[in-house]
Amino acid sequence: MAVDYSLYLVTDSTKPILGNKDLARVVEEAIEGGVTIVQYRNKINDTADLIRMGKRLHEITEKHGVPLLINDRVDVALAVGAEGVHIGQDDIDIRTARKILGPDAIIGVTACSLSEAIVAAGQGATYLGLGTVFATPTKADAKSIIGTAGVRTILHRVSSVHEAIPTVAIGGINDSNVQRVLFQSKAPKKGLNGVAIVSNIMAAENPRGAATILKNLITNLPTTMSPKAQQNTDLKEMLSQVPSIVKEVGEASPLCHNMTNLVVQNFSANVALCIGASPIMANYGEEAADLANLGGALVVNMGTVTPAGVLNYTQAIRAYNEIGRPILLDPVGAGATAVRRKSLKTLMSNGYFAVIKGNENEIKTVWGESNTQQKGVDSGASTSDDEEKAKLVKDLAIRERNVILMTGETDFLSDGQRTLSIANGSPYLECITGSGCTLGTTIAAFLAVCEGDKLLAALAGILMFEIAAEVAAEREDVQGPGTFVPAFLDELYVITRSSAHGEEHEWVTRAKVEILDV
Ligand code: 3NM
Repeated sequence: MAVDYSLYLVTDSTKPILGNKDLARVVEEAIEGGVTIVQYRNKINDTADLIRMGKRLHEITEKHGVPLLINDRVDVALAVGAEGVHIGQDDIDIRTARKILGPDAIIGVTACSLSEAIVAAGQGATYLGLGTVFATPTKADAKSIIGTAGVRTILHRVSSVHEAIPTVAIGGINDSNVQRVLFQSKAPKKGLNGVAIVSNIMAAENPRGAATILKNLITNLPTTMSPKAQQNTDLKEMLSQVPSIVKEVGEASPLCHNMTNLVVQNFSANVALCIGASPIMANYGEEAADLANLGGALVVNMGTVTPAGVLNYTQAIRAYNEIGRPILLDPVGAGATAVRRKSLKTLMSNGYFAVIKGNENEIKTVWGESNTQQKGVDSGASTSDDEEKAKLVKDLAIRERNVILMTGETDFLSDGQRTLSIANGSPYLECITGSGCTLGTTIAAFLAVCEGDKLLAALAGILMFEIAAEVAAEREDVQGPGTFVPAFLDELYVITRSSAHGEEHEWVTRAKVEILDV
């Protein structure tokens, strides 16, 4: 019988999680809400109690046609007549369990590393439980926190040896992150078959409701996280679409919610207005849920990060992720201090970002190079050639399943499939503050109107921004950085206005973009 692992409930009978609720009732309600498989996990009670409760649970799961597994205890599974067991690395070995339970029993095994996964699959595990994905109070002694990137690496490698073995992820998964866990952990040939959840269902006041919400989220991934439609790989065609995207930003005037640094708030708001977006500079996380519902996009810019800031960003990221609205992360100065590296980790483990943009040093820090020492928020001297940069943005985009932009004299942009170089811009952009930050604001506004193709949205935003800078820099009235800033705002505005009036799009012909073979 094919087992549906999509919403896998692991029970917990402890007071902090179950409270005063009746375990059997919680399990039944959770199944009614959409749970497809149940594991009875109880590390406290005596064998007799385990068997008694196991039998009760099995009556319920049988009634609903859902398999019941027993954590760790093969003897209890036999006594109860359960469909199988789930065993950890320190429990009974798989071969012995198989011998006792027979060929048809479901034997799930926990794996937190590639080698554990390969060994378990080789020894005949029916499915693998991969984790711990995120730190969770439910299992405070977790051996290692592997994140979605860790799950993805395991899936990728397992797919070449044991392509068909089902997998679920476990640890800290709940209704605020389940969609991106499923999305981000997917390797090219293998995705998760489901998610295993304890507290988000067991601790809920309404377990049926909690399971229903999870089930809906699992079955309806938002467009920002849906599998990519066949996307345009023809550069000419992509460039031909840029003017209409610019026009759409002006017409739709999407909300561009900036949680940005102290230095650039005013400039970012002005740039947003000049490209036709509707800026709001709102740094209070509590507001984010309301703002996320307005159909715009969020910029999280770590430029002047504080502990309160990180909490606010996290709250906002969750709100936007929950309803699938796009977020751009700008990890300003991420490699400069230990605090910033840690903040970046916190943000990355709390959310999914449609686009991550940064200079060379910042993108290397996001990738995880520990030897990058950034001086302040500037990138500093480059240590990679163009080929290495292109490869890095591509690899990072594949890892994060999003779009990565590395800015510099030449910008590198990739969604993992298409990698572009963009050589527009003006040296003046280096002489003023906030050029990178306001580029982030611009791209976010473009993401809000062009969700189907995030790379194209980013490309359109970069070109509008950098070509406006080029045109401004060539003006006779521009004598230096001081006169450049107002001229730049004006030229952004000129492009917005001319697009609205359907005028010729001569500015786009200045695009210096190449598709790279990486
Ligand atoms: N096993 P929650 S993490 C039971 O990593 C369990 O193997 C884990 O609880 C592992 O859904 C975990 O409340 C607890 O975060 C998961």
